[in-house]
Amino acid sequence: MLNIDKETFKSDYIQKFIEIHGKDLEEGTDYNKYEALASLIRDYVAKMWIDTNKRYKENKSKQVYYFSMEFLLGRLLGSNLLNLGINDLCREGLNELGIDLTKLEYLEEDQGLGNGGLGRLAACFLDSMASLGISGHGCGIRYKHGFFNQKIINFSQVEVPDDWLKRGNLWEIKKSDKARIVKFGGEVKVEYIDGNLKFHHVNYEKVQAVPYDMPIVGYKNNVVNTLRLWSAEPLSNEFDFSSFNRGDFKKAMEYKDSVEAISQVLYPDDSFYEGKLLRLKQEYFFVSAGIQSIIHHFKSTGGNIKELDEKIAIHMNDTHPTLAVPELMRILVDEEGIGWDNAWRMTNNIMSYTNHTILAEALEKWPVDMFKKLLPRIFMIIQEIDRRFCEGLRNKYPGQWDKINKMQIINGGFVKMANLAIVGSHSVNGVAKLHTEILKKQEMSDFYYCYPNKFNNKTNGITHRRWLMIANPQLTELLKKTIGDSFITHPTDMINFQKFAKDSGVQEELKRIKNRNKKKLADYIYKVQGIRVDEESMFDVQVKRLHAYKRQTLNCIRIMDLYNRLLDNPNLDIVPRTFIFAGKSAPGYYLAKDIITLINTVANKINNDNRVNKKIKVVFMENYRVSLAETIIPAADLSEQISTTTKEASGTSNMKFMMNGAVTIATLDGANVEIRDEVGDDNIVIFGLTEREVLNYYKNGGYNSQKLINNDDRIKKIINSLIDGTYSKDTNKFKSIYQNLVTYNDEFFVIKDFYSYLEAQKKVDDLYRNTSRWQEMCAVNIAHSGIFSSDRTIKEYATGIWGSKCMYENLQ
Ligand code: 26V
Repeated sequence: MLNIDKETFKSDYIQKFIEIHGKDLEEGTDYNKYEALASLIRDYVAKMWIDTNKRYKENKSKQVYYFSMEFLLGRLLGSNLLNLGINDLCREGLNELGIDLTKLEYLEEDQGLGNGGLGRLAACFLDSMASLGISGHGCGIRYKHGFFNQKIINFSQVEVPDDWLKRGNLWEIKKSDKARIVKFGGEVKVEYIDGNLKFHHVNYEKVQAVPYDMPIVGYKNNVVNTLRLWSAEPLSNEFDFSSFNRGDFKKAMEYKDSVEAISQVLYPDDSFYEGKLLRLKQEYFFVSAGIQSIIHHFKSTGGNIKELDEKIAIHMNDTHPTLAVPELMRILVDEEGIGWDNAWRMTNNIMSYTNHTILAEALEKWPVDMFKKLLPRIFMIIQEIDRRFCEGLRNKYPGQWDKINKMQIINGGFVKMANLAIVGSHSVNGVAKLHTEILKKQEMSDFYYCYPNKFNNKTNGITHRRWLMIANPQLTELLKKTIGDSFITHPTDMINFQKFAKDSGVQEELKRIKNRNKKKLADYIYKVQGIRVDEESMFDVQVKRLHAYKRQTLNCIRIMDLYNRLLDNPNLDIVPRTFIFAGKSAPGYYLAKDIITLINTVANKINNDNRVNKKIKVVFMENYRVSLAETIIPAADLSEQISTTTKEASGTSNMKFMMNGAVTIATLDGANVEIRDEVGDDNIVIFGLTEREVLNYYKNGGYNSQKLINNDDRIKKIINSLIDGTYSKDTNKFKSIYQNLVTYNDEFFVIKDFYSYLEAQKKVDDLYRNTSRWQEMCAVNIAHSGIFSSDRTIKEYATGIWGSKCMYENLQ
C-alpha cells in the first residue's frame, strides 16, 4: 500500500506535469493530464517493483512464469490506482486541481492484446497472482497492433487496425539491455566429441527479441510483478544498411520487414487454426526469448541449473506456447550440457498446460516440412521426445497401433501441439468441471488413461477487483455497508450477503444501483449509436465473440419470433426488453459476420417500427472490448449464456454478470453448471439439451432440423424470413445462416433448443414481473459469486500445479 497524503500527491502531480510537458497545468490538454498522472503512478510503482524483485531474490522463492500469446489487459490506470490504495486520494486531489479523474481514465487506450476469454483470463490471473503475493509473471508478445477495432457499416462488421501505441504506452519500460537473439532457419551440423553428440545450429537468421516490462500491481500488498512482452527488432549488425548498394539495400529492407512482421499483429481468430508460417514464428519467438531470459536471470542470480525445476514453474496458456518444451530441452541439453534423461525430468517438472477448447478446428498442428525448415534443431528434439514416448507406448500397448498413432506427436505429416504439451507437462487441466470431464472421457481419453494423475480441473475465475470494485463501485459500497469489507481480500465472504437477499431495503438499494448503471449505459448507447432505449425495460444482454456454437443466432431468431408475435397481437403481454449484443467476428469467419449483419438488420427493422418499438428494441454495440464490458455488464438484468452444451469450455462473462447482480439464462455448459450448483435451480433459468443428449446426437445421429422446421409453422415462418425478403431485398444475404440451420442440419441445435429457450424466456418474464423475487435472485447471485474470483482459481493453480507459495496470508 502506497503511503502518501493528498497534498504530497498534488504537488508531485504538478511537478510531474511540468517536468514532462514543459508547461503549466492550465495550458495542458486532457491527454497531457492523463500522461502526467500515469507517469507519476509509474514512478510510485517503480520503487515497489524494485523492492519486490529484491525480496524474490533474497527469499529465493519459486518463480512462476505464465506464458501466453494473449494478455487482454484493457485499461490500467484505474486498476493501478485501486491496487495501490490511492484511488480516492487521487480523485479528490485532482478534483481540487480542477481535474476529473474519470475523464482522464477514459482517455487511456485499451490494451487489447487478446481475442477473448483466453486472453482476458491471463489478465485476471496476473492481477490475482500479484494480489496474492505469488511471484508470478507474464510472458508474451508486444503486438504493435492488437485485436482490430470493429466498425459497423451498413449493418456489417468492418475491421479497422488497432493502433494502441500511437501515443505511446506509459506503463511499459523498454529493457534493451535484456534483449535476446532468436534463431530461425539454417541447418544443424552434428559432431562427435569425446563420444558425445554435439549439435551446431548454423546459417540461421537472427532476430532480436527486445523486452518491454510492465508492472503488475498487487492489491495493497506492496507486490509488483512483471509482465514481459517481447518485440521483434532487426539487428543492425545483421545488415549494415549504409554500406549496401541498391540491390542489397532491398534485401536489407526485406530482412527488416520480415523481422518486424513477427510482432506486428495479433491473429484475430480464436477458433479456426490455419497453419500459417508467421504464427509459428510468433510462437517460437516469444517462447525462446522468454526461456532464454528466465535461465539467464536464474543463473545470474546465483541459481544452480541442476535445481532449476525446484525454482521455476512455466505455465502454458493453451498450446500456443508449447514450443517451450523443446526449447527448454534445447537449452538444458545443448547449452547447459545436461544429459537427456535429467533434462527431460526437469522439463516435465517445470511445465504445465491448460486446455481451453475442445473445438477440433482450433487444434494446432504444423506441417512437418514447414516446421523442419523454420526450426531445424527444435524439430530434431521433438522427434527424439516422440521416439522415446512412442517406445514407451509400444511397451504399454503392444500392437495397438491406432491408439499409438493417435497419441504420437509427429504423425500424418504434422507436429501436433496438444500431444506435445501433454507429454511435456506434469499437469494438464481443463477450465471447468464439465470441460475437464469431457477432456478425460472424450477428447484426450487416450492420454488420460495413460497418465490419469496428470489431469485435473481448475475452474476459471475473474478478478473481482476489476469486475466488481472498478466496474461497479456502488454495488461495492452496498456490500461494504451490509457485510463489511472482508470480501475484498476474501471474496468468498460475499456469501454473507445471502442473508440480505430478502431484505426489502437492500432489494430497493440493489434496484437503484442497477437503474443507475442502466441509465449510464443508455446514455452511452444514445451518445455513440444514436439509439434511445427505455431505461425501465429489462436489459437482456449477450456480449462475447461471435461464433456459431455460442448461438447468437438462437437469441436473434427468438427476437424475430417475438416481433412476429407482437405484430400479430399488439397487446401481447410481455415485459418490455432492450436486447443488447456486442462482439467481434474473426475477419475470415463469414458465417459469424453474416450473423452480425442479421442482428443489425433485425435491430434496424424493429427499432424503426412504431408498432413494436415501445416494447422492444435491439442494439448491437460496436467494438466490444474490456472497457466496454465494464460499462455493459453492471447494467445487465439478464445474462445470456446459451452455447450448445459441451462446446463452451468455461465462459467467464457468465461469472462477471452474476457478480454484478444479473440473473442468468443458460444451458448446462461450461461453468454455467457450477454457477447453477452454487445458486441453486431457483436462482438461474436453465434450458436446452443436456450433455448426454448432445454427445449422443453427435455420436449416433438422429437429429433432423429440416423435419422440425417443416412440421412447425411458427419456426418455418422465422426461418423463411431469412430468405424471403422480409429482412433484406437481397434474398441471398442471410442464405448462409439459412443453409446452416436447414441444409447442413443445424450443427449447434439451434432449432432443437428453440422452444425450450422460449419457455425459459417466458419464465424470465414471470420472474422479472415479481420485483422482489427478482431482486432476491440478483442478491443470491452476487452472494455466491465469490467462489468465481480468480483469487480462488490462482490459489488452486499455485498449490495444485505450480508448488508455489502465496504470501497472501502473512501480508494481511
Ligand atoms: C485459438 C486459436 C487457434 C489458432 C489461431 C489463433 C487462436 C487464438 C486463440 C485460440 C484460443 C481459443 C480458445 C479460447 O479462447 N477458449 C476460451 O477460453 C476461455 C478461458 O478459459 C473459456 O472461458 C472459454 O469458454 C473458451 O472458449
